Amino acid sequence: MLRKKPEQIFFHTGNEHKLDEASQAMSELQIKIRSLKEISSSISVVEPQGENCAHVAHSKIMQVLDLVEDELNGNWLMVEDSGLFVDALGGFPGVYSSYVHSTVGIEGIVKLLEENKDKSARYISSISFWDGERIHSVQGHCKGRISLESRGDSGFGYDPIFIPEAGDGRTFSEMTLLEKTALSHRTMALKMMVEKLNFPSM
Ligand code: ITT
Repeated sequence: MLRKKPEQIFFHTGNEHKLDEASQAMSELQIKIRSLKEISSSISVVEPQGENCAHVAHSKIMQVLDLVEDELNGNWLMVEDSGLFVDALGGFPGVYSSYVHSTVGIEGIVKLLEENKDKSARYISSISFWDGERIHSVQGHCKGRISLESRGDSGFGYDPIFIPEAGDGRTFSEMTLLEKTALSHRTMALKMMVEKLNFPSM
């Protein structure tokens, strides 16, 4: 059964880049991604540490729904938890990506990998969303490798050192928003969402 696609989805995030990337990815489907701040400005959630991105995303959406379900008026809501998982570091920084980025930064990750031959890594995006009735969870991956040299100025987080496997050797920060969105873990998770709910595809 084909479901009616939503006209808009509210996204609870403090990260404007995530908002831009999700908006770009969903524009093909004419689904507008709007910041939840537009209807509720002061929501604070506690991000649990540990486990995995899916667990963190689920905990976030439960907390946000508790606070804003009435204000949503049946509109859809999504949250995302994502991170960079470096194989040679046993998946570090993983669920600690945001904290590690704001402390030791990308230089810290580069230092840890300097002597290591294996530079493979992946980004993971876990999205939990509410369709007005139920919570669903999806996950997208983007395989790649770490560049020891930081290159480019677009994107955010670890993008200056992340070279996607399906790309042409440039880091995500050397790509336009459109180019990154075509390959990113976030887009893959959103595609899963579209497939899971069985409305006309991207
Ligand atoms: P929220 O308000 O949505 O939680 P956040 O930036 O704190 O925004 P996360 O808790 O999901 O997001 O942390 C993810 C971190 O992983 C993020 O801060 C980056 O350091 C890194 N990361 C995730 N996706 C990325 C991407 O597409 N490009 C670069 N870095 C990314």
